Amino acid sequence: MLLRLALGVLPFVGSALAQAAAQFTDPDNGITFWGITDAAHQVTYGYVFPPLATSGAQSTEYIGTIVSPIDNKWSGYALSGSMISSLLVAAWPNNGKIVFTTRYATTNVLPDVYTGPVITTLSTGTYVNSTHWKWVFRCQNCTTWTGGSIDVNSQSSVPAWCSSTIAVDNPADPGTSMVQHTDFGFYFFPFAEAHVTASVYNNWASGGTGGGTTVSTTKSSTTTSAQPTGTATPVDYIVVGSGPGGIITADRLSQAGKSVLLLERGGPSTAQTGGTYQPAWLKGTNFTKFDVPGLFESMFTDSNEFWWCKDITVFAGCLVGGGGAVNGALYWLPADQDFSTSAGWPQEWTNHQPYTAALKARLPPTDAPSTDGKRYLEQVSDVVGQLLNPQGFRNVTINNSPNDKDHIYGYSAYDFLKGKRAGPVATYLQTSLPRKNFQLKLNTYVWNVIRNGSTITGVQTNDTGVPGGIYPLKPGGRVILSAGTFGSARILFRSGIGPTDMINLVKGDPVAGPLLPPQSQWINLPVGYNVSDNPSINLVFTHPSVNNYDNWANVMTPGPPAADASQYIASQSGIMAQASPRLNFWQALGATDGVTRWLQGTARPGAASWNTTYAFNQTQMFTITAYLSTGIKSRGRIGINAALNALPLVNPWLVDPADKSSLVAGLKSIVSSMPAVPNMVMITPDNKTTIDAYVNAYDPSTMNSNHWVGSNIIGPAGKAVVDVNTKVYNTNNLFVVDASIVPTLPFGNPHGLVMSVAEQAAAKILALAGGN
Ligand code: 6FA
Repeated sequence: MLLRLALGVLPFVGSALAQAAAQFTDPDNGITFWGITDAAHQVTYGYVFPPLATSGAQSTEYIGTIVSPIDNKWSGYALSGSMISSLLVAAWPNNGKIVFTTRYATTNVLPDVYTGPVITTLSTGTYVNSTHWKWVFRCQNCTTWTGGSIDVNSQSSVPAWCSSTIAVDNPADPGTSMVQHTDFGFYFFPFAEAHVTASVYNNWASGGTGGGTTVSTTKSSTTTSAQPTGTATPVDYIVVGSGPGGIITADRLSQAGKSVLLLERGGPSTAQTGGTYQPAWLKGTNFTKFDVPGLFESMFTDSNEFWWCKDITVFAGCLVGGGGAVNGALYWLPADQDFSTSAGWPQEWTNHQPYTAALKARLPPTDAPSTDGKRYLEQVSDVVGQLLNPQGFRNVTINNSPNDKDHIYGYSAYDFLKGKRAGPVATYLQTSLPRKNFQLKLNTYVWNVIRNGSTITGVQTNDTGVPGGIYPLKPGGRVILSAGTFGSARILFRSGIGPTDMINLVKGDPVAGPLLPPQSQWINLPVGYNVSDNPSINLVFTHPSVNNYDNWANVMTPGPPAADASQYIASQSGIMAQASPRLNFWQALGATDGVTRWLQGTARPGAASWNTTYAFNQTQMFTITAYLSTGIKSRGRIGINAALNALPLVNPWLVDPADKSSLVAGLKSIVSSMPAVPNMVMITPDNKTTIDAYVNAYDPSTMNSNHWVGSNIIGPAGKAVVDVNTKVYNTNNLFVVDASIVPTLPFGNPHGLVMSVAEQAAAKILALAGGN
């Protein structure tokens, strides 16, 4: 929602994120590790942890193993999944012994030797022979390091492995220089599952052998473990992805009596879903980071960012609730224009009102989320109101009249309930879970659908607990992809559906390629084209009345001011009961091509970045983010790379010249009445930079609003990916219901519209003949 820097390509970008850790037993010592054997080099990486503890001598250790063919000159890993600011461990054989090293890098250069970890090689299983070497070791003080750590209670971590065919310079020296790895990759690892009891762990750590049973630290009854369960029962509907689109669709289908399996690649988020991740100031409470609205800004600054999808290069939430678990939760009921034929919707979709009304009934918006009904930190609303009044803006309750979007402003509205993040997770999902015909499985990554020509028979997943990782459909069953604009597109590519250049990338992948249907069954559709995202630009100001709330920098650590923290814990009221936005406004803009564009403004205390020649008072800073929305013509393309990471291929921002001139006109209009607001100063752009120069110099990659839509656009055959019933063209029983089918951005932040889409899609799918 707010303007943020893109994640960029992650520091390790290599092989496909296709493997998932499974349990295996080392025959030489009986240790039950969790890990993988990487498909390319046949190197095994495994780890097992002591019982979960937050303090004490064993809270930061584990037993690890690397088993490598001798041709491999060295192998290593980063449990955090990142090369930068992480503990890196590497090892190689030398004269019949294993030499190991711990390293740390702050940039992509040869990592320095890092002291702190205490590594003891265990003789039980460690060897070097003519074909292989194996290292078994105890690693103490190894789960935290300077500026970072791993969450050993995580269900969805993504460690990295790396290896090299080039030997280190001096194999006898642990501090030797070495050339960068020649290959690397990632895999899913449920750290929470890989713990054993204290007696078993201590036996192994002190060189003992013998079997042990893994104890899961999982608290949620809805989470899945990788223990084999035998069979996967066929269902009427498999819904892939528990974002706003997937949860609502799955709830309506299960309400209608269909058997529904909702598969989510990530783990828990809010406390209600079994989530436990929280800052120290919330210890002892039942509130996680994902529950507390005021922690929204910390999603972008927390070093433990397990909630982002690590294989998508822009921000996307990979946990229960999807983007809805991590977003700013600005919530706008859609306008009629948002579902109009001029916005690209089929005529059959224009009557959205009953579905939007159903959404509103289940999930009412609020612009006063604090439980005491009071508004906090509202100085920004007052100042921006003063700025907009002289321009003829009216002050309204925005969701009371969704069609009214010209020259209006009002308090920011959210889908928070009872002072906590709510959305579909706290509403629709809660009615689904008790149903016997509904099942939610977490940490289950869907790779592709299984096709017999145009008929889908099930989905292929990373779940080692069911035969072949396959979840089957009943005859007449249907699969619904709700994995988001990037996630659903990637599943289609991996299922042989989409442009040939994308499917060929899948074909080249050693794991995904063999799972593709034969080329004669590939379905050529414009998956990935037609995407849009609001181009957005920040203006930064100061005003003496504004409190920037320390730029939200302290809300996780050390925590908000003590009075705000205790008020929230006691009654879910106060500043922490709201995300950072305080005021929103809309304005219609004429354009050089005669097509009206709309501009949305979001104002909040604080600023993520500023660039100014002024001396200014940081404590008074606030930001207006200006987004161009309805009417924009620019489109881009998303897809995958050879590593099967999903990413923008052609950026969608300000491609169209009239989009750019409209946004510039809108920015000028916003600041035109600044003289009417005493002591208001614009610091970015500063007094030496014009708006035109500012926009011209704006880094396009920072225009991302995280509002991606359109990669599986709805519309007519030949031009679109899904038909009027959201069914993928040329398939019998594959559907997409998420942001990716939306043809045009709505007036405001999109997840309200996406939820109305899901209400309507579920009704259309249920009414469609030919299914269960
Ligand atoms: N929209 C708003 O309306 N208001 C906001 O304030 C707002 N802010 C943000 C924001 O601050 C950020 C950082 C982001 C990333 C988005 C924001 N948005 C906002 C946009 C809004 O969240 C999205 O439009 C909305 O979440 C889209 O809903 P969808 O249902 O289309 O898709 P999601 O990405 O939310 O969910 C997909 C789910 O599928 C995830 O849970 C993911 O883990 C899962 N998944 C993906 N691939 C999978 C696979 N292969 N197998 C199983 N599960 C998979």
